[in-house]
Order: sequence, then structure tokens, then C-alpha cells
Amino acid sequence: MVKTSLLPPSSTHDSHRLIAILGAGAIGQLMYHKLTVCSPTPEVDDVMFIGRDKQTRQQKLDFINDKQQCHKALATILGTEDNRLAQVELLLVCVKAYQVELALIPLLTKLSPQCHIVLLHNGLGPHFSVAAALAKHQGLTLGTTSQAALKQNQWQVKHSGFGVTQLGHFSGPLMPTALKMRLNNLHSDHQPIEWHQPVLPVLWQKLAINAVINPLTALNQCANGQLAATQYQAQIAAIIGELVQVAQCDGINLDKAALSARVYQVIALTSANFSSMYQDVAHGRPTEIHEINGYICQQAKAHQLDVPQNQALLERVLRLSKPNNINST
Ligand code: KPL
Repeated sequence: MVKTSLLPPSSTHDSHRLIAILGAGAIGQLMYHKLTVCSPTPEVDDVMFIGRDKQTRQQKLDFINDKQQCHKALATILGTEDNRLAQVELLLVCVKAYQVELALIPLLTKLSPQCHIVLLHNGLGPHFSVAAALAKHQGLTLGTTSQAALKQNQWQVKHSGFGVTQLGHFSGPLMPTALKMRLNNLHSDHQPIEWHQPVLPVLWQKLAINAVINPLTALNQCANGQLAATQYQAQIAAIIGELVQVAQCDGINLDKAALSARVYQVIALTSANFSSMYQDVAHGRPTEIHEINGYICQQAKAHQLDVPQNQALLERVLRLSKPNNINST
């Protein structure tokens, strides 16, 4: 067991600039540990979570790294009325796609007027309303991560797979270099953080991966790897074909063959995993279907395109899952 220094919240000087994480799920907790105890220069007192309650509290966390070592930490979960929200200069939003607007928009005026926001959810869509709600000096970066983390219990997370984290500027002021350097600590073993400009092509690529794997595993109740079977080939090709057409009308050129190869690569790399949508449906939680296949349908409609495969997946998953509601996770 590796013991790390646990600084109490009182050690945080009032003028400190803070990094905050909204969403303490598996990815939110992984980001916390990467930015604190796992970073080469651990600074444990300037990274905090933002909770839903008014009161600030402390929470003990466990992080099990790839070498099965356990790091212990004592995290501050800032309450929604804590004045320190105004010191938050970088906010990593790690909630589910359907929770982004409800969780983030009411907070924006409480954060520093220069706060930079990073959205890290599956799917697309919430970035439009978030960009519109930001103050003049609040910039927006979008990203995606294929790092994997598994919750062993609510406050114990295991780093279960290495992957790449891809980020890029979307709107407003650029992220200051000092914050960018701090985020470079989110790298996984041999894969540095990738910064992309423009970022949307990368996010459409990830959308294709999620548009295939997530609904098909949820509907067929299978692990990701089972989608490599020939019975799914035609359907997967049709989902990707529709997405490529819609993306093109949105000004994003994607190579269908390369995208399809990438989707099958992720199916192979994550073959034993059960997708997040499979798990959401299995646990009776809402899913991110609106921000995944639903986003493809929405953009298709705007361009007067038909996307029957994605439309059918959207409707079938909606019949399986709960209506989206921020309080239900
Ligand atoms: O992002 C994922 C998810 O489950 O949401 C994939 C890449 C499909 C891995 O399971």
C-alpha cells in the first residue's frame, strides 16, 4: 500500500487557484488521482470535486493502480455554496452526457469569470448549450478519453485499462499553458495527452465507436467482443455509413474504411468489457443514447438526411431504458 500525504483543506490558502472535477464517477475519480497523487509533482491541495450538496465535506478515496498498489487520498468535495468555487480556474466535467447541462450551467456564475471548462463525456450535443452559457472569458475545451476505470465501490476506483485522452479547443479563450501542462498529467503509461485542432473530427470518431458498440451491446446483452461476429457486420457497416454522411454535411470528413477499422480495433481491445450503455441498461439507469445515436439523428434531420439504422437504435434503446434524469444516478 502506498501512503500519500493527506493535506487538510485548511492548508488551501484563500488565494489558491483551484482545479475542480464535476462528477465523482469512475472517470472523475481517475482524473482526480492522476492530477494529484499520481502526478510527478503531487499537488494534492488544489484539486477538489464539486458535489451536489450545499455543504463542503471531506471524502476518503482509494485508487488501485495498474500495479495493484493502493493510493489513499482525502478529497475535498466543495459544496455549491462554498466561496472557493470562485477560485476554480479549471473545471473538468466528468458527469454523464445527459447530466452536463443541468449540473454545469447553474454553477457557471459561481466559478472564476476566467474559469476554463473541459467536457469529457461520451457523445456530442451538450457543447452547444454550454458554449452559449459561458461568460466572455470562460473558454471551452472538448475531449474524450479511452482510459478505463472500474468502481470497486463508491469511493474505490481501479485503473482497469490504458488509453489515450484527446483534447482540443472549442470556444472562447484558449486554455492557459500552465493549465495545459497540468492536464498533461492525465497521460497514461506510454500515451501522452493528445491535443487536436480542430477537435470535432476526433470526437466524431469516438462517436462512431460509441454509436456501434454501446447500443448493440445493450440491445443484444453482450460483451463488446461479441460484436466481432459476422452476424453484426452489415448492421455495423450501415451505422458507420450513415454517420459518415451526416458528419460530411456537418463539415467533418471521415474515411469510412479507416473508421470501420478503428471501430473493430476498439471492439477487439475492449472485448471483455461491457459497454457503459450495457451497464446503464442493466442497472436501470438512464443512458447516453440521445447524445450518441440521437445526436446523429438530430444532425441528420437538420441536413434532411435519413438515418434509419441510427433511428431504429435510438428508439429501441429508449424503449429499454429509463428517462434521463439528473437525480437518478
Ligand atoms: O466508451 C465506451 C463505453 O463503453 O462507453 C467503449 C469505448 C465502447 C468501451 O466500452
